[in-house]
Amino acid sequence: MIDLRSDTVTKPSAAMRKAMAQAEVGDDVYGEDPTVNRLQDLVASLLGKKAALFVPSGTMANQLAIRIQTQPGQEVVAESRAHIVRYEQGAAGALAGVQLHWVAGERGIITAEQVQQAVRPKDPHTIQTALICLENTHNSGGGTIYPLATIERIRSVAGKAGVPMHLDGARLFNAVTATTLPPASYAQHFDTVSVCLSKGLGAPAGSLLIMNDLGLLEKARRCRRMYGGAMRQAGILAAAGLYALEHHIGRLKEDHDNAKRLARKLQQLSSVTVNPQHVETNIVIFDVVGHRLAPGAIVDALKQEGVLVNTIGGTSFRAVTHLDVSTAAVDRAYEVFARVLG
Ligand code: TLP
Repeated sequence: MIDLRSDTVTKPSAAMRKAMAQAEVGDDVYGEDPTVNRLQDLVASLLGKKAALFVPSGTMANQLAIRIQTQPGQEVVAESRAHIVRYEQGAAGALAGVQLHWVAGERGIITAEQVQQAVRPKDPHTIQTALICLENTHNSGGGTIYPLATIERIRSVAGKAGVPMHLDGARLFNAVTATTLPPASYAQHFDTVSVCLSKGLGAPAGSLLIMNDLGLLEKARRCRRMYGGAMRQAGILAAAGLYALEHHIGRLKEDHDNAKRLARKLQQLSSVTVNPQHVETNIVIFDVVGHRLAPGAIVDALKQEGVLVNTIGGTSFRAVTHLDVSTAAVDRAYEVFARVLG
């Protein structure tokens, strides 16, 4: 099976499992897991910030960021197809009591002018804007990279309005690989940043919430406990994360090249609409129009032939490359696409 549904489907390699088995551990609720502490310190320093908190998932990292920087009844600005809008089960409303203010971006990217318009005036009738969230790379936008200049302009708008910013950086290392910019050049513009170890980096679980403000860290630690995310001998997972950071960042370019290769091939099929120039990292979003099969039936037919992809609404599909998909597998997957869709 060639599994292109997500970069979350990777399985830990033998070397990663060995690192996990050998991890030195302790009770992380007491702050005594040396491997978790090492991971937190490493990721904080990679992003040029003071502190990081290890959490089970990207969803929890985002939701802690929202919870600790807002009050119930306030509003959070986010792109209309952001992960926190689309895929986190309404947690911002359910757990933090905030309302999301959607702004529709161009392939997930919103502008400073849009943010300026979305930030509420400080009058006594109007709901107050508590936080601005951006996503880099933008998943539903097709793995799009936020231009640094756009982030800088949004930061300037946010700064003037006194509103903090959170970055959903589940795939920040994909953006960093594609642009060769240091992670801190993005992180410096945000009060909190989440990164995931379980996407392109190939760890089985784990994300971090990174920040400068130690008061926020303390709040995040308490809310992590409240949300059920305080783990004990979590060093076993942190060891996988350390292994991934050491060995898997350098190979992300292969995933980007493979995604571009797949898009270029898919473009040859008349029923497929895809723009390879829009494939900036490891996500390929394509449309199948005018085919005799409905999207769900296309997924089933591809599966029959050994290729897994996801539908993401309407006529759109998503294929994601990752460390368990070689270039040869991409070529084999294309042959299946050609047979089913051609
Ligand atoms: N994304 C998953 C699904 O939930 C859609 C995927 O397969 O891409 N932020 C972004 C930008 C994400 O893409 C994801 C996961 C998360 C946060 C949440 O991470 P987890 O799954 O660890 O909670």
